[in-house]
Amino acid sequence: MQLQTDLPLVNSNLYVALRAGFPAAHDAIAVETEDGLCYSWRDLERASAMLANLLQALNLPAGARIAVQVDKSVEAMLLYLATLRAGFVYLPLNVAYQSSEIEYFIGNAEPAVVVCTAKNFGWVSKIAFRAGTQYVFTLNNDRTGSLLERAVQCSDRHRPVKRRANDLAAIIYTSGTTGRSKGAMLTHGNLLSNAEVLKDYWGWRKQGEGADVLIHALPIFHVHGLFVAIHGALLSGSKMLWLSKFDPKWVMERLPRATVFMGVPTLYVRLLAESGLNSTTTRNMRLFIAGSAPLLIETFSQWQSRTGHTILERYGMSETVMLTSNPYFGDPLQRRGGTVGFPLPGVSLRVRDEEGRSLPTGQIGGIEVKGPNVFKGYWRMPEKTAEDFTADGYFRTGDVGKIDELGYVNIVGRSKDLIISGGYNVYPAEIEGYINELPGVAESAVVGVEDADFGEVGVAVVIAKPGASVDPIAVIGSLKSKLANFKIPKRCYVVNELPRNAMGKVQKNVLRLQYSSEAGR
Ligand code: MLC
Ligand code: AMP
Repeated sequence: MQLQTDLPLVNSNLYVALRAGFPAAHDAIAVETEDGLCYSWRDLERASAMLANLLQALNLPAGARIAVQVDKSVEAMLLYLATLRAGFVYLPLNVAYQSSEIEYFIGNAEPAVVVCTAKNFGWVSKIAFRAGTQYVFTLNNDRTGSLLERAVQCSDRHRPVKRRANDLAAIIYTSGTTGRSKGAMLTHGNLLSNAEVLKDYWGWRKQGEGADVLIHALPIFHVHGLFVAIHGALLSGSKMLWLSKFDPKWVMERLPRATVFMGVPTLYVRLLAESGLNSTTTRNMRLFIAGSAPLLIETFSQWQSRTGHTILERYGMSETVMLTSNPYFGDPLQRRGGTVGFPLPGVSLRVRDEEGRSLPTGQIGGIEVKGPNVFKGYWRMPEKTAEDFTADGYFRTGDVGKIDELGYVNIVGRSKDLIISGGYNVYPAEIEGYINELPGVAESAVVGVEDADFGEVGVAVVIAKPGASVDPIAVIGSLKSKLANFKIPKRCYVVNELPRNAMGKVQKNVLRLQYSSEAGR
């Protein structure tokens, strides 16, 4: 008899593995919110079962995308878990996105289901139904909305749908350097392999071993808050102190009861401004993790002297989840500021020059990676996917760096024209496209300049058409209705000409230097 090879023999559904990490004491608290609401492990299992049953009852096609643009809430996390359980593809969208951005994502991903807040239902549902979406539900951050109203009518028992490791679990949109955003397709296997590696590498403590308590303060529509933080806590059965948004005061209040914190550098900068931050308030903490953007050495050192803790910096991407990390075990001084540590177990990382030659230790070049965590490709962009992988299967990250003599990876820049502001990516080409369409604008250049709070912020430099006059305040104002707020340049200058090289290309490095110093004036 022939074996049916198209059926998975074991269930590689990520939820099955996460669920196996839940502690035996199902009544123990799994999540506690800032307003004192507590969810037990049993609650997580049952509520995600109800939501999964609802999704399954909709008779969606295989591989259906569930696009979600809602404020952070525990129920939003449950919807993510339910999507995994039901075998569909989760597509989280930043709440800051405006209608033209949402129109693109929905048009490109063609989700079968869209979940949005009740306040956005009018415009989001219009876009979704026009694009062929079958169902639009609402979910608010006060546990109301049509999604939960429907889910409470469903059974709280659900068996996770069988999925292969190579099946899609999520699509994370990440902006493109030239055109529009690209959807990075991540599989159940990508996400689980990474979560398992991090569980060991960062020494997550299971219940019964002096269990970890994570302060979850990051948004859950990007890999840092959604995958790295949530998978880490669930897989190790660790409680989460859940914050609907980052507020340094809320974090300070919770530090004495917590053991793990994850943040983008801006979160650390803002916490350092809290006078109560010291070795006493952080005495029970075992690990502070930073990533998503470069952590300044000043922040790293100030944290050490104020708290006695050495921040562990790691490096990752939407396309790969986590790639490298400073070591957790051993002497904390082996966590070296200004570096992102070593390739994680299973990750191959190399540095190559533009001709594709591998570079020796200490030489700077493009960072390329391979491993079970590396994504399947860009959604419906086979050419772009092929372009970004080498012939021998390495993914070109677009980050520029070196491996030092001790094996630590150092990121020194990016070959992609990208601004990382407070941990969010902003692609100048996208902003310039919008500015160039404004009346009276001939050309524009958006560059990232240093910022004490966000690390980097965007500045727009604009040239007016001959005879036209352009008001910089109006430029910023008109972008606000079109783009997510974190993408709006913090300043705009109207100038007569842009610096160019011999080929006529705008010299963004020159602009960056010029406008960094403008900021200081
Ligand atoms: C908010 N604003 C920003 C901004 N966040 N401006 C630039 N960059 C940002 N990141 C602006 C808003 O537009 C608004 O301006 C004003 O700041 C206040 O808005 P807010 O919403 O109240 O801001 P706040 O709550 O203070 O948010 C700041 C923040 C947030 C740092 C807490 O940006 C954040 O949570 N960042 C984390 C991003 C993240 O998780 N990245 C991980 C990506 S995954 P105005 O003018 O409208 O008032 C990844 C891979 C990896 O990169 O390796 O992890
Ligand atoms: P995203 O596309 O939002 O996933 O952002 C991924 C990018 O963030 C990477 O390609 C890096 O450029 C950057 N990044 C992530 N972590 C770090 C870090 N620790 N240091 C410097 N850059 C980082």
